[in-house]
Amino acid sequence: ETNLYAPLPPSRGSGFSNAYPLVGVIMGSDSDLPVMLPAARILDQFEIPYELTIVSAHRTPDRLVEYARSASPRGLRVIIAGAGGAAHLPGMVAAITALPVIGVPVKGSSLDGVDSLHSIVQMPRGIPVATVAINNGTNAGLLAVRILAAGNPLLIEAMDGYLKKLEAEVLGKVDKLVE
Ligand code: RP5
Repeated sequence: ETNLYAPLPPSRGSGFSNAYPLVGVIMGSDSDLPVMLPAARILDQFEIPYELTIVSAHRTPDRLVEYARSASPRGLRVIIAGAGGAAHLPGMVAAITALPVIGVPVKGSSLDGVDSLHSIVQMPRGIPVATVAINNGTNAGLLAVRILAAGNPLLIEAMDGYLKKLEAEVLGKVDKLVE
């Protein structure tokens, strides 16, 4: 039997799939991968197990339903879904699973990603998708960490450390400017 959730591409040591993933990182096409990889890298950084694969709302609708239905029973806690164009993927996943869904609008070639942004952010009443900025896989990863951190003091500490690092980076630049 083929494993629908086989990682893509194969593991390079630190990432792409773990035995017990907490976060599902999915995208409509392999062309979305460059935008979604930063989300995976954030999860690597916080040592959060995740899986990464392609689920297309339009081209693989049955796979979408099966993925979303099985997500919670399989132990996922958060889903990050990226898509471009008429980006139904995050909204459809959120319609099927009760897990929190983070949508990443992917910038396509014609409308600069505004089409994806509107498709994802303008979810009708009842089915929320937490939408990050266009092409901002990093923020999707960070939001997933924050959702998991709500019940995990160690992750809160790790996120505080991340914020302190950002602050130090900016303050370092301020010091350089006034030197
Ligand atoms: C969407 O269509 C995908 O999420 C992707 O952003 C876009 C283009 O897909 P490809 O034609 O590159 O496969 O479904």
